[in-house]
Amino acid sequence: MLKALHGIHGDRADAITIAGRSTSYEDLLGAARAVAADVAGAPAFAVTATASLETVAAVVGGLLAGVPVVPLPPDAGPAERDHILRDSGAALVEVDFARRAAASAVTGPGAAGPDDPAMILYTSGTTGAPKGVVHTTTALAAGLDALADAWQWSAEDTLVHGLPLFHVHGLVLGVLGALRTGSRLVHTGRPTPAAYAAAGGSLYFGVPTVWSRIAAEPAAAEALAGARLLVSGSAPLPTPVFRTLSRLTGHAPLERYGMTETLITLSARADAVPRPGTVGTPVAGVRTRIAAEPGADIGELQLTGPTLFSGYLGRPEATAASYTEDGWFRTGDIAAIDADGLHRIVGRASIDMIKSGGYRIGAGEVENALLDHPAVTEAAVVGVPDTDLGQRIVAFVVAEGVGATELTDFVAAHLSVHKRPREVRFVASLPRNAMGKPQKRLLLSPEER
Ligand code: MCA
Ligand code: AMP
Repeated sequence: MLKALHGIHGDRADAITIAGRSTSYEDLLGAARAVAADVAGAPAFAVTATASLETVAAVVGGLLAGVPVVPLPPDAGPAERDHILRDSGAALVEVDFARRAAASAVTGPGAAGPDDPAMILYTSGTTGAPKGVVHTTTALAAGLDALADAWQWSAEDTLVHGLPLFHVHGLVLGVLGALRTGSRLVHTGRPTPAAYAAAGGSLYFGVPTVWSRIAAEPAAAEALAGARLLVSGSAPLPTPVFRTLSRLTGHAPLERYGMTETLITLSARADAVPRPGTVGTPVAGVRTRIAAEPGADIGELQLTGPTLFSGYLGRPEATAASYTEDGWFRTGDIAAIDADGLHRIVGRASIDMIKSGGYRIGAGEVENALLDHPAVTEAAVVGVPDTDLGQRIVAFVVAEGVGATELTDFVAAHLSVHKRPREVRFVASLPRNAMGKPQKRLLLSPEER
């Protein structure tokens, strides 16, 4: 899995830099071996996934020990954190990067086998609490090798990003990808335009919110002219941002599409001219199809391939429900494929799956958090179009004697900060259908639908 550790940057003291602290591969391995020795034999272990060398050592340590790591969002409030720890059965491990163990501390047989779970990532469904998505080293390696092929990603690259280290984008692509390809890694701590501009990389990753903020700061965008590839993903990249970035940087951003459950399955290729509004073609090993009604050319995107997850932890019914009867994974995204095979993501099947700042947020989880507040009797949460975040979370609530800020802070404190509503609208009642289900679209103005 970690091919890079023997790669061309083997001697560098700054092979990996995270939020201003650098390490060599050797020191990283020493710290990871100490973690591996601590967790050996456990069913899983959790780490508070701050943007830090400690998080990287934990992930590598888990791989060395053959014990899956559960990255916890560092700002997760008690409700989210307790759920993840209870659901995964993982004990929280503190990593001390200064503590090192020698090679002999981890024996060969303990190392992760190809079909062992390597990582459990928690992600929201439309209802209820987040589910643990289990990935094997085989799936992670297949996904990363397919991206290295599509993006001509090699040890010659310096990868720069500042994304959170508890999702596929920042952690799998943004950390394991660097370790597998052998590229240097500079994590900027936060994904600000100034930090991206100062990093001097060849390969940059960002969610559309990051790219749109960079496009709005011409000096920062122009500083990326020397890069080789700018990659956008996790949510749709607006065409105006694509065009502004192309003009200011001289690089048309390359867009790719994925999910926590599937890793990255569609991508524009480094050797083709990117077309705005499209997410390219299936990466190596992946096959796609569109489940369209007769006569229609858009429908649910379904796929199969080696990058798929092994299942939702402890939830066989939910895993089974995410596949069609003939074994294709149901993405829940609505897509179309043009004559050249380029895929376009048109929207999502469910109004209850929100993408805000590239984070996936289930409406049901936020509604449940709001309903835990004693003053709230009804809640309906939706994502409305937002030029900065793609969608922003708006909560419609029926409540007495409570203000918007108190409710926002309540959600931010119980779940993760990014799951907080950015706006609360108080209503007398929620429109419901005959079955009693809230009719969320009726709450929105025509331009918000
Ligand atoms: C604000 N803050 C609060 C509150 N309000 N704290 C507590 N209570 C409150 N009520 C604080 C926060 O702690 C934070 O502080 C600051 O305000 C800003 O918070 P945030 O909302 O996070 O800022 P933002 O500007 O809205 O963030 C935009 C962002 C972020 C940086 C683009 O959304 C982001 O990092 N997105 C990336 C998501 C991602 O990686 N998704 C990948 C999943 P402070 O600044 O001090 O911390 S998708 C995936 O993995 C698939 C496979 C794929 O396709 O890639
Ligand atoms: P997550 O599991 O957090 O990665 O969220 C996966 C979802 O992000 C997908 O189901 C899509 O709805 C969305 N997504 C990821 N990449 C793109 C993209 N390039 N364009 C549009 N939507 C995307």
